[in-house]
Amino acid sequence: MNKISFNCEGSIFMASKRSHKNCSVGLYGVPYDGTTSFRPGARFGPSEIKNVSSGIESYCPQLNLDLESINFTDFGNLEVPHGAPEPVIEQVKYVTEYIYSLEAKPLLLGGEHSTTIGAIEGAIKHFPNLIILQLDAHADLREEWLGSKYNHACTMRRCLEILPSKTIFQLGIRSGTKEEIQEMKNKKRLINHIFGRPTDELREVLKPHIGKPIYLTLDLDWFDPSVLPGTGTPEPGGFLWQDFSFVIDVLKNHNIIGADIVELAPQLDQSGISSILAAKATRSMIMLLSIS
Ligand SMILES: [Mn+2]
Repeated sequence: MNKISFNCEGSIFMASKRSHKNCSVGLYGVPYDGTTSFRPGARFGPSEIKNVSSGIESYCPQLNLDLESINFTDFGNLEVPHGAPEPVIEQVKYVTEYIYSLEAKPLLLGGEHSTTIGAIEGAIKHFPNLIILQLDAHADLREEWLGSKYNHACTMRRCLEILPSKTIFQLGIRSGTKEEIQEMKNKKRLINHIFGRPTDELREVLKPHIGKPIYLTLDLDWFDPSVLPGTGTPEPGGFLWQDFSFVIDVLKNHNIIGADIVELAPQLDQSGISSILAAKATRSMIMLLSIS
């Protein structure tokens, strides 16, 4: 633990504790956006999700759960250097291992998507047969981008390299190079959606993996820019909250062992609704992690 430290100033996520005694879920922010290629600001995401969390109910009608009855910890925001991504990814890996050592499940609030690489590195030590479900607008399968192999546009390529199972499912991808899209289809990683809505294909594709450890990564640009404009690389043709509820409904029967919510850039949305949606998604994720 000597390589990491948390900043606990500012808001704490609604109904969470700072103490990690007997916690089932460990939440932490990673305020890093050093490789952003278009619109910066994801470093402000974690704090804003916590700021607005008090504005939503602690009770979730869909899952019939209340945050007040879940013992989960908000560790604060990781102190990260605002330079190259590699040291940040390394720190995320340590935090992930630390949270598993407490017998809790990690939930990372980004920050940009490259931070997920560290979370996967940490998770596969505990769950070598891990599979990943990626909700994202972009394939993120570039070999390198803007001079870095750890750019946010390379996240899934790096994850694939380190993942022993080589099993990643990608839902909502509607942007990428011809090669990226072709690869996802050839490898049967891309889960189809029809007219912008996820379908039962998600349920069917995941059915053989019931009980296996699944890591869920949610890049918030998966949502449509009309409901979540506050993100660095918005992509039209995305999803609504109802679609996310559908995904949660499928995943509640699975073994979700870790998750992240990344790429909220709150200052790009003057209305603030992006942050509220992100906070509500965080509530769902905490609950999902606590029951699986
Ligand atoms: Mn992404």
